[in-house]
Amino acid sequence: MKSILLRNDIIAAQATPFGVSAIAAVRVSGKDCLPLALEFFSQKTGSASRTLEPASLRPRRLYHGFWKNAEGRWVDEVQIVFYRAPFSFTGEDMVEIFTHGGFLPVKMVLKTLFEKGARPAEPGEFSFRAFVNKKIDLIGAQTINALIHTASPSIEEVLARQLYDRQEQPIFDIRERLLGLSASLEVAFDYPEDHDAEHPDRIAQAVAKIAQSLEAVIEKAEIAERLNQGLSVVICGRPNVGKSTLLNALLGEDRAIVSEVPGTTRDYLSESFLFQGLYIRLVDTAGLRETRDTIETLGIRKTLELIDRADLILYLLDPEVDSNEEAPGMWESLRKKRKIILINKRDKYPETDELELAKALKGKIEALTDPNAGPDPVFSISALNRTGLSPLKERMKGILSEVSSVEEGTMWVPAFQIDLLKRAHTILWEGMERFRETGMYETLGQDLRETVEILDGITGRSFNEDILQTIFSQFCVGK
Ligand SMILES: Nc1nc2c(ncn2[C@@H]2O[C@H](COP(=O)(O)OP(=O)(O)OP(=O)(O)O)[C@@H](O)[C@H]2O)c(=O)[nH]1
Ligand SMILES: [Mg+2]
Repeated sequence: MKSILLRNDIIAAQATPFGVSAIAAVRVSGKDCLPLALEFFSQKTGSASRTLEPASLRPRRLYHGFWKNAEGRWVDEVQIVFYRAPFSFTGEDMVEIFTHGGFLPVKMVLKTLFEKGARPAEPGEFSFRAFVNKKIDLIGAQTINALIHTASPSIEEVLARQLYDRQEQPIFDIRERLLGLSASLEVAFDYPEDHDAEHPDRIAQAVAKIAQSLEAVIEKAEIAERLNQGLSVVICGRPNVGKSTLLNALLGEDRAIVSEVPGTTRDYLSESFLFQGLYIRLVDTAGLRETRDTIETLGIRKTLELIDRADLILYLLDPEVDSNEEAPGMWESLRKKRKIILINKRDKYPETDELELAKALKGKIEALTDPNAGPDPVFSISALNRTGLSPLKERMKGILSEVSSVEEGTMWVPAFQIDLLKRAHTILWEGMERFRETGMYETLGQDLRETVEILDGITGRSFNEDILQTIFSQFCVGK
């Protein structure tokens, strides 16, 4: 099979979603896509219409007319635009056809194109060609894809900025600094007597500084990816305290099964949605308790993992059941987490005041509190009657907004590339330490080169065809 890097046949796909809409767009790309499209297009001129010669069409200009299929039947009233290579998204000749939305007009237009030699584009193939033709780098392509998919307003801004000033990204700067340092290492290696110029200490310090910059990039990228996936808010507590009821109350719909039987929720359940302007993933978990039931144990193990990764914990207490022990091994992880403690089933104690309720649960609340940090906020609510939720929501919003503040210079990359950045950081840091011990310029030089290679893999300056295919195949068709 021909390498996908060398394919330049004509591809076509719908670029807008399927379904009823005012307008739909079809993208066609590849050499000779213009003559192909013009076989079916007639320009409307007053009351008449006429076919166009490819040479007579001006690029980037909208032409209004009609589309006919191969049998000469009218399909739709359309507008077309031609982009001449290399001034198009893919860098190839491209035609965009705007039909009416809905199911049939687009389908018929595509059908005529496919019958006459175009082939359906694979997912991400337009972006892939843009990448191969150097119209866009790998970060740019992935940024566009993330922008299409994200539901998080805070990350949308980061992505839009990243598209605008891609080359300003810190990763490019770090690469330059690594190359500069490699060059001075070579000088030091070739002229060892000239130690003044590049003293080993200075070199080690320079490497450490670059490693620190990389670390800052990683930290910010991790926050960005967390925002992109949705901040994780995990509801946990003992069985039957009302976790699933609270999930339903916060969602405003009956999503989770609620019952009076402890241990109802065994696997976790999550919903992503916009909560007070922030994109969150709200997770309902299996109740925490000691159990011999295998499935429940697995559920609890998952809960512990979710707690570890959570941005915020909503820890539910029920004054009636909260004297017992939770599942082993959870206190440590719970104490360290950012959390709000909720005393649920407030409606059952209309006569008892807040302070007394909290006092009754004092031991438990203290056990949940990190002695080195301030006390966690405590609210009493009735998840069932949905009372007391407004102050809770306000507090949640406050905490989550703090977590989601995006710093200047944040770069978003997908999770697997964050892992690559971490690997690069380790190589750099360990290389620096080894150099301090051994003073071997050559080995350090290799470490720097390896780091640069990893960064180049991320920006797409160097690439592996299989990895590229994996990345682009996750894009949507028509992108
Ligand atoms: N009176 C009162 N009952 C509640 C409240 N919240 C939940 N319940 C009841 O408590 C019982 C357990 O509720 P769930 O939401 O299933 O509890 P859970 O924590 O998800 O339980 P597991 O999934 O078994 O861990 C149900 O009978 C609910 O109706 C509340 O605010 N007030
Ligand atoms: Mg439940």
